[in-house]
Amino acid sequence: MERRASTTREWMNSISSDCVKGFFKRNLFVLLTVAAVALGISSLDSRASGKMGVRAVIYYMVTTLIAVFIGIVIVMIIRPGKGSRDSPMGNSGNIAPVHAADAFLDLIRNMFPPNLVEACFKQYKTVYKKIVHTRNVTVTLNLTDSLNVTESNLSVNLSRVLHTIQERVEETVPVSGSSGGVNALGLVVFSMCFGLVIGNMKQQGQALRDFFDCLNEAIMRLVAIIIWYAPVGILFLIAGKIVEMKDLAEMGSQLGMYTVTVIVGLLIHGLVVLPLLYFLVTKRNPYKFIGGLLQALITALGTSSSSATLPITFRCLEENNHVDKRVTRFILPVGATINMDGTALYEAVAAIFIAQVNDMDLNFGQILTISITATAASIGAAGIPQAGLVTMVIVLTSVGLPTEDITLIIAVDWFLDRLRTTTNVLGDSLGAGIVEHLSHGELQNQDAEVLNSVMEE
Ligand code: DAS
Repeated sequence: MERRASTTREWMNSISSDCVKGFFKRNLFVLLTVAAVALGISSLDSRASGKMGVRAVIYYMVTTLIAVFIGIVIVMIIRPGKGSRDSPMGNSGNIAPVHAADAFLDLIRNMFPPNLVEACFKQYKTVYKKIVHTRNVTVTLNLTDSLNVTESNLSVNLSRVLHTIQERVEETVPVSGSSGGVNALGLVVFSMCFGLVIGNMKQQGQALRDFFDCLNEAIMRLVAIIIWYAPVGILFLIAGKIVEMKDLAEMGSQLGMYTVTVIVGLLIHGLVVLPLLYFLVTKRNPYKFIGGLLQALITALGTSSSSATLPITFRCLEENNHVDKRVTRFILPVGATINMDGTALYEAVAAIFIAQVNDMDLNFGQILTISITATAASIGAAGIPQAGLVTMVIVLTSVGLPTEDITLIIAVDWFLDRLRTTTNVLGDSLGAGIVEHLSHGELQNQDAEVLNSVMEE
């Protein structure tokens, strides 16, 4: 029975991941990003797009730092990692930690790769390959030694953790998670430059604007078709994971408390702070706005990928919440790439949790370092499954925590990733609503200019 169940689970996961994540992410994300951003930027005058960009970046920075602050306060209050482990993992064995500088340099090294389109489709091996494969025996021995011998009160089933790690390293996720995000960032920046050039070509650029308008429309119609079968894929994705939920119950109390800590933080940020910010700026009902996003939020929950959800986020904002297309086309692809409140909160909580498990008291400077690196790591994380788990290397090494301790939380990451991805998509969408409200004047002027030019013709 067990064997048949796992075969069914694999079958369900393969259907859902191919037809939902694979199709959306690999096929639509690049096309949609170039078409939407180039069209969005070219349909605004550079002054308007500049102001909109500044408002968006300020919103992203403010909400991400608030998310990190919430995460730190919650994990310091609940203290899920308390109850020490005998020998901190990081001090045993001859494992050299992945240095923060290396991880940051990886972020820069992968910035704007020579071939953007290839980079966005190319699959890299995960950074776990480096940690696990080059030190596979050591890590295994180390994990066996430190977890089996000391039987940490996480009481995590070691074989499953190692099996999960093994599964994870087989999955293709860009190196340290950042290069995927950075490739997408490179694509967005390229598309913005392209859009500015077309915008400044005035009449000459009309043919290209029409082309991108048509491409964008075609993609959105394709999305409308895909949306019909997406629930099937998402149902299988979540069903395939729910079968594993029983494992969660076996997790130690510490891991359970850690999971609760992250969930509490994400709920406060996603259902209180962000809606309050939206209400304060727009004076509109935020929960009505969130109601229009339901399809996108469910897709984010099912796919655990902001990029894969992007086409549906566009559709929900434009058709249900009537956000101006010139705003969504510019803001959403940028937000899906660099604005990840849920990820930033998660990485801050995870780092402090790992410090608590290692009985390491963090001083103010270290907590400030965690805040900054968690924000930077969330900007560099790709909008793909579990990218936040991988960019966490930067945060852990910045305060000298053992990167191998990521394995302590990997068993629940598949579940928490869905929740933080949903928070990321929510933050991007409310951001588009706020930027549209603040840019109302520029958009109206733009409309008046277009009307005047039509009247003159
Ligand atoms: N899954 C990522 C996303 O798509 C978030 C993360 O891994 O933290 O937003």
